Amino acid sequence: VDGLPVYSSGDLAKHADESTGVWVSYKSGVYDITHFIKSHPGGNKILLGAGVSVEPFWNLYAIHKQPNTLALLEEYRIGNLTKGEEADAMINMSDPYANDPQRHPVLTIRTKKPFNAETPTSLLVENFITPTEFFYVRHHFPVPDVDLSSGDYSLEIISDDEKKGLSLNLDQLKTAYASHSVTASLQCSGNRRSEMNRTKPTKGLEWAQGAMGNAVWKGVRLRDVLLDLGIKDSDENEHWHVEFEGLDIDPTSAPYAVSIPLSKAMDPRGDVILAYEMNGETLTRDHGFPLRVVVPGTTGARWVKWLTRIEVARNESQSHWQQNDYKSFNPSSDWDKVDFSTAPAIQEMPVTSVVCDPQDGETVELKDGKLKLKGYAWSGGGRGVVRVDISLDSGKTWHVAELLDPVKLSRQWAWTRWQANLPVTAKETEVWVRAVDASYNTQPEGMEHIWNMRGVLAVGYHKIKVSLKA
Ligand code: MTE
Ligand code: MO
Repeated sequence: VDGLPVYSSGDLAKHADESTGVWVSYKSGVYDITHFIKSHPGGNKILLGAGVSVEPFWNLYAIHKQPNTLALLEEYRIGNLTKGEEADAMINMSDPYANDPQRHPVLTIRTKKPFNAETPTSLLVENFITPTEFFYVRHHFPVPDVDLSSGDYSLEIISDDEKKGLSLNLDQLKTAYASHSVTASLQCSGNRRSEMNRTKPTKGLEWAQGAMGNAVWKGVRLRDVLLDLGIKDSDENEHWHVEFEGLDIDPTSAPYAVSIPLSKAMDPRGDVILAYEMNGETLTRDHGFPLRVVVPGTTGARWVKWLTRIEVARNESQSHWQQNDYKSFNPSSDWDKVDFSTAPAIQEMPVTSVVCDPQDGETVELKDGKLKLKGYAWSGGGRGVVRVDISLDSGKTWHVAELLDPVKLSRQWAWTRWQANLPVTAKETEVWVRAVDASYNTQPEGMEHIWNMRGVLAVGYHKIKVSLKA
């Protein structure tokens, strides 16, 4: 045993599924149990311990603590755990996050429990469609684990006016309605909050510019489902709402819930779908398996994951997330005197743009005397980005960037990436970027003018500093 290789708990964590091999630890031993999984008497429950210590599970399932179980495990030993890490590798069985999925290590983690992580922008700008494993993740609670084969999952759809309801499992939903795909960008209301925090601290996750991504979503149109429920295209219900409820619950057992205007849901050109696929594959748990709402042009908070209930109602959702979060205020407001009921919930998002490459503070090499810049731009409400402007002299003169992805003026849900090659000579340059959308809306120059204590809608010019390599 002493001559075997030494592994860290980090090495262990990298072997948590069958594609990488499944490793576990027990006391100071590291074991590769990939080939044992099939013969485990407790079935695939053994995977709960994948990449971590099995000790807490063995404490729970005392049957394991027998000499022959230990002897069996020793047959799979491949090494020893780094001294002192035995405790680290332990996970607490009472930890509600213990069953969260594995994530790609390239994500920049903002909080672990709940898991919140963003895509490094240098990677984000590489693809028009953000690969699912690099897509930012924003959770408020542990990730629900839906087992479709158990038959427990269903979607309830009700209208408090029609006194009528539908209940569908995923197969029924897929067969009852035609499928529809949309390419749409998803952005958190708090994207770029860290830039706003430079003015004055706000309350929220310290997002840089990667709480945004672009994906192809496939599902059924919410409009079709609501028509089936008896909801009509009419002026009468024009200002009604559709509430969505997820399977994730807060400590008081209230589910994550929010609403959108019924007019958006019923708009045949609104492209609101109940999605079961992302980028051509079944939704992952982190992104809402088995079903999530996709509300193109609208802030991420409304794209409810692990969707289990839809209600059409005269009033907005009364949830915390609809009423007391995801709103913006006058820059002089503060937590002591703010009245959340005075501001509407954020729905469509304003125009924004970001320099992804180079990064703020980077030292760069010029190509033929030119600075190469790349980034993304997007606007909410289906308004396409019509222009991206760059200034290298604090707004005295402006250059027009080249748009890399096709843009329509309306019903444009996806971002466009842009690039520019600009001559520079100064050793230190501040780069400013701003976008203009199809309504000729543009961004405010300074974050200080749109500062709000929640740190949402941080859409000021993106300003970065770069130095030239000597
Ligand atoms: N849906 C549920 N059920 N629970 C949540 O915590 N977070 C919302 C939204 N939908 C959330 C949710 C927020 S604030 C955002 S920004 C997006 O999901 C993030 O989606 P993603 O994790 O797929 O990127
Ligand atoms: Mo969000």
